[in-house]
Amino acid sequence: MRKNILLKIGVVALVLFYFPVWASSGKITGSVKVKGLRSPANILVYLTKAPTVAMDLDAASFVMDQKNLTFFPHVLPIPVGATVLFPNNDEVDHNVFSLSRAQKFNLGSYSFGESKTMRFDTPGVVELRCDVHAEMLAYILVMKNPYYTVTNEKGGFEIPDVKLPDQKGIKVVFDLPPGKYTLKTWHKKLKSKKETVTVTEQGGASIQLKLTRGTSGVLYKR
Ligand SMILES: [Cu+2]
Repeated sequence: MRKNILLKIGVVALVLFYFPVWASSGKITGSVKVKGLRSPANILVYLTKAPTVAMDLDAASFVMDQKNLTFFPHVLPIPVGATVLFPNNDEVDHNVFSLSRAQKFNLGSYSFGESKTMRFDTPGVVELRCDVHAEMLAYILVMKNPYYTVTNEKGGFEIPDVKLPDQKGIKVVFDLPPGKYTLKTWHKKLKSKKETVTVTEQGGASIQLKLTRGTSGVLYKR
């Protein structure tokens, strides 16, 4: 009997010992409502300042696909210093370029099955266009820290985002330490919003945002 209780205590202690990170993990979850826009998806939500995290950017793969005469995804946030692959999966030529201040470039014209790469070293908004198809438009958002995400179809989001390049399996480094953070949004057609979020010792924080149409600001003040 006594042995049994000791065993139980042992198991409980073991569980507590092995999962201390889960208990204190800091996540910011929330949802965004929009006025004057069909969908609350594809809105960037990010922390302006956050702890730096060592990431294996070489192991990470960021892809801006070109298929059915559109870029996919429409909004692609990446950590600064990351390289993006631009495959052409259409049977017509595409010519990706950008005139944005954060990164001006022109990949030239290339055909089906071919791919080009580009490294992004300056934080900010990079608007992508195609010289052949005027309707093609997408955004690469070059971020200073890995605490960013993009809203889903319902406007929901979670920071840190598990889809981030932490494929080495060390997810704990992404959890937010307790503290006050400035959370911001960015979408080309919506007024950017800024909110202070407090992550407590007990864990995460939750936030609801309402966005209206307007001109977006810059990602970071210079
Ligand atoms: Cu094109």
